[in-house]
Amino acid sequence: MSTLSYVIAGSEATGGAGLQADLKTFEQLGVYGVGTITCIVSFDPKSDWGHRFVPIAGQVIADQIEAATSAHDLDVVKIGMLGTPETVATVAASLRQQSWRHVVVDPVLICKGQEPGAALDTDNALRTDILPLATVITPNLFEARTLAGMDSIDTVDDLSEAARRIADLGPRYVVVKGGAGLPGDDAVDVMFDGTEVTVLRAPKIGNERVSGAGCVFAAAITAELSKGASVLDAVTTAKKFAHDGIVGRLTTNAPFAAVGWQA
Ligand code: PXL
Repeated sequence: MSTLSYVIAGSEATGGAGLQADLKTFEQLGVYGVGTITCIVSFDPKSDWGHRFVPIAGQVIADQIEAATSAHDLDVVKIGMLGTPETVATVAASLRQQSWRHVVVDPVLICKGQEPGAALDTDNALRTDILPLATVITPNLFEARTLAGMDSIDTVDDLSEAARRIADLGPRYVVVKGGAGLPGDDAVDVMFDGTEVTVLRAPKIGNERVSGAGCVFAAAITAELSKGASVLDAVTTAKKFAHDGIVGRLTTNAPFAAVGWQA
């Protein structure tokens, strides 16, 4: 058990997703947050809020991880956006320097506005270097289709099949998020623990996707695991926390709302 949570992720300059959302989540769930930046995403308001993406040099990432893990006894870490195969390799090598009670991986392949083609290299690298280290992984529909090699995921049975296939790649627990994209009235997630599938449901809050919701969900799992919760309890709390963040979302001048906890 710990009152510290660690995140290795990208900075998202509008404050709605990435490391900024992760650290806000840690704070709200009562753990001290420590963060390492892997890349900087600055949407471009002059060009349809498209993606401007700058990776951080590998040595600088390794230095940050060395500083964080030397200053603190960290045993639960969330991995967010890594962005390039080089960054994946750097982070995997640093993670292997110590043992972890939990490694929570949000397998961010691309974020809103990025080219789908950019996902392929990162997918291959995550699959070989990061997934074997993961204890919990939280793919969305696109990431689950890519990692599981499925053409479509349209039903709860498909979610379960994707979770089983992804578990074969290494992660002990797989949580596939149906989100707004899975047909039906509920936002459905399935959790596969290697033996059983548990289905979690909450009513959908509209069909609009909210930036940062996935980051917050994985960060909340991380915070709860740090405090000693079981994986199922952590996922259940995180689903409620992300749901509240979607309800309380912040309207922005960008074409997407940001997860938030507005009164
Ligand atoms: O929401 C996925 C995400 C994660 N991390 C960073 C991002 C985004 C999406 O914009 O920019 C850094």
